[in-house]
Amino acid sequence: RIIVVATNNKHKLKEIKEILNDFEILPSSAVVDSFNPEESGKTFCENSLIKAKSLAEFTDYPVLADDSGLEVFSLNGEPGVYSSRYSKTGKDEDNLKKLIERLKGKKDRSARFSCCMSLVVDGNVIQREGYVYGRIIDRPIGENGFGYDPVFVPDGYDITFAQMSPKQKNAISHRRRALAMIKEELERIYG
Ligand code: ITT
Repeated sequence: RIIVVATNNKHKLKEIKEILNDFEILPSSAVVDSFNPEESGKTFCENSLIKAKSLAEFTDYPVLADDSGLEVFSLNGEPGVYSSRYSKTGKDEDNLKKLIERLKGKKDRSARFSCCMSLVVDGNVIQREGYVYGRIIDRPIGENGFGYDPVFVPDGYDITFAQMSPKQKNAISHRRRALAMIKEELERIYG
């Protein structure tokens, strides 16, 4: 039950390992030296498929790719597929700054995290999407997680993803919701 994950993001890899804990998860470096396909898609599913297919060229193991991001409703879905490259530097800290700036004075601060997982197995493609809804606060709080976690408060909670333990975040995240459905398919394939 080996799966290769097509990501360069170590935080994603850690969460995927925690969620798919009864599979053996390998990083892309297990099958290829460097891996950096151009994410030219307009949707999370297009981009995760680009990543999964391009790594699948180097291995016969099943390949899983995650494309994800934050969509803020009053900003017409920004940063969306540009979440990791929202600011000029693309650093988490600068991305957060830009988002907080863009939301200044906006009443509607509702948002969602989206994740599209693409799984390539024996040339077949399986895609599943997961979402978690919440709101964006006006300053970062919390040390855990990555990316926009310090400003995202999921519905039904009064703490950010970055204030949650990995276990708490992984129980309700967009990534978890997409992976729960991928897991069903994997169980069906592998038994
Ligand atoms: P790979 O393409 O190598 O997988 P990446 O970080 O470039 O890594 P994406 O293009 O999918 O991945 O961008 C995802 C960005 O969305 C990520 O860098 C964060 O800024 C944000 N994001 C996604 N999931 C998140 C989460 O669980 N918590 C906080 N931010 C998240």
